Amino acid sequence: MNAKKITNPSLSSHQARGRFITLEGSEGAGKSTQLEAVKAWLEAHQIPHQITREPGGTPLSEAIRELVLDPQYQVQADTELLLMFAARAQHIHESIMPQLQSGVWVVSDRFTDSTYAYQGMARGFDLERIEYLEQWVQQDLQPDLTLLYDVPVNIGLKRASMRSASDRIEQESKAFFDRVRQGYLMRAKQHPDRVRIIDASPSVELVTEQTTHTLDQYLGSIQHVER
Ligand code: Z5A
Repeated sequence: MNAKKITNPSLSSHQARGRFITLEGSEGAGKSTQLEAVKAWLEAHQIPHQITREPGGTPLSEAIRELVLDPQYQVQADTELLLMFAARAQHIHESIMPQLQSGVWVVSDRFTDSTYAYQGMARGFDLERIEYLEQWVQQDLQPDLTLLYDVPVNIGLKRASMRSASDRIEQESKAFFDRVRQGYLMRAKQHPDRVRIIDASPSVELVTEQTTHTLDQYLGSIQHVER
């Protein structure tokens, strides 16, 4: 007898899987501030969600974060790149994938676009090596939507200077952060369907309006596809 495959449309893998949203931007762009707006939007839409960050998001990945950002260490470029992906591998397996598979939306403050911008464009790492590690660690996992907060470097650095003490990477030069910004803009050009650029220079309220508008548009687009 041929076994008939029974599919429950409300549990089809496409509908059941949560969405993966990442927030990106260079120093002082305001990602962490806008994360609150994203959280409020998800709550208003009663979407189950998990907020996380990179490097970090699991106990082991948070421990790696402490090490890699600690100004007391001289970290080789290779080591920095590998630690970012080591933290990411743990984050994906222990937290991101299980959450997405159970229908929870995952919002991460930074993900692999940061690696392309910081280790790739700013440190000058061979992008093919990053692609190789990305493929190894992530396989098919990519964000569904990336909000890229773009701000002129001078404004970002000024905002960041009004915050807590700088970590190791935050102590880099303005030229470094210029390359980070260009790296992000290059990623947006390469992935126009996924990456939405948000002008992060105006007031928090105006940036929040753009954030909410982008999320509304995204929700509209996936509801249209699922209908
Ligand atoms: N990193 C990496 O190199 N490779 C990787 O693969 C990954 C990460 C994943 C940790 O990042 C570091 O890891 C980061 C990149 C590296 N190093 N650097 N630089 P993090 O995200 O944990 O920390 P951060 O990047 O240093 O945060 P940030 O970017 O500097 O801050 P932000 O989250 O974008 O901004 P904020 O904290 O929301 O705002 C900064 C200040 O500006 C604060 O006082 C706000 O009140 C104010 N603010 C925010 N928005 C506005 C507006 N619109 N107007 C005026 N003032 C504002």
